[in-house]
Parts: sequence; C-alpha cells; structure tokens
Amino acid sequence: MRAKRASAFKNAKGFTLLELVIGIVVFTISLTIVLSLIVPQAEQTAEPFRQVKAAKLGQSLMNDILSRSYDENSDRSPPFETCNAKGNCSTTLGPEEANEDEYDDVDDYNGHVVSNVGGNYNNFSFAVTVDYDSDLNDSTPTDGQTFKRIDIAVTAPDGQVYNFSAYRGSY
Ligand SMILES: [Ca+2]
Ligand SMILES: [Ca+2]
Repeated sequence: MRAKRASAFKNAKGFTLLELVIGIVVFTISLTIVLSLIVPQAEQTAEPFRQVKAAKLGQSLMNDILSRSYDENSDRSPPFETCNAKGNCSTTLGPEEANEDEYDDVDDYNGHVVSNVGGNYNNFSFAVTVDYDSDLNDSTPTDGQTFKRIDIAVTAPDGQVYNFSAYRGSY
C-alpha cells in the first residue's frame, strides 16, 4: 500500500520553470490587451460627465458676471442713469477694484483668469474676456458702447476647452 502511494506521488508531475515563465508571459500579454480595450471606454464614459461640469461652471460664472452693472460709470443707485446717457462709458475695459469680491461691472472680469477652480471643479480652469461689440458681431469688436460681449473659456482637466458667450446691454 505504501509502495503504491509513493509510486503515484512519483508519477504526479508539476510545472517546469519554463512552462511557468511561458504562462506568465501569456497572461501578461492577454492582460495588456484586455486593459487596452477597457481603458479608452472608461475615458469615454467620463467625457459627458466633464462636459456637464464644464457647462455648469460656465453657466454659473456667466450668471454671476451678468448680474453686475454694465459699466463702472453706470449708476448702481437711483436715478440709474447709464454711462451712454452720461456719455462717459469706460474706454479701457478691466477692473477698477483690487479684489474680485468688489467687482461691480461686467468688464471688471476682462482678463480674469483662474488656473484651478478647486472644490467640485478641481483642475478646471477658466479665462474671461470682455469687449465692446455693439453690432453683436464678434468679428468687429470695439464698435460702439451699447453692448459688451462676455466670453468665457472653461478648460476641463483633460485639456478640452468649452466656450461660452453672452451679451450685456447698457440698461
Ligand atoms: Ca468696476
Ligand atoms: Ca470696469
């Protein structure tokens, strides 16, 4: 009985080192192929999510900017006279205030850049430009002082840029 068991053990062969190495190589190659198929699909799944986030960020920024007055020289209290009526609209567009918290007219955001919004929008960045565009035609800016065009370029973490534009009239 003991002799029979010893003989059975002797006949049971394991894997040789060469077989093991070949097995590992084959496994590695198949894993690489499977991963190369899955990873791009995972990227594509994240794309609409980033687009929605960029749209939300762009829209909320635009709402915030549009809530400011048309111009530094437009009245923000009664009698609410516009700079056009007074004939003193800003000729240089940009902030008159030192801090963003104090921005009070739309063109204060001209040249405003945030390299990382942070929080829910980590690694999202944006840049704002504001210009006079009174015939509502982007190809001919700085043509009268009755409309300002606000452009926001939001850059997602993957480098994709989303552009948002709006006009603010003098009222
Ligand atoms: Ca201002
Ligand atoms: Ca200003």
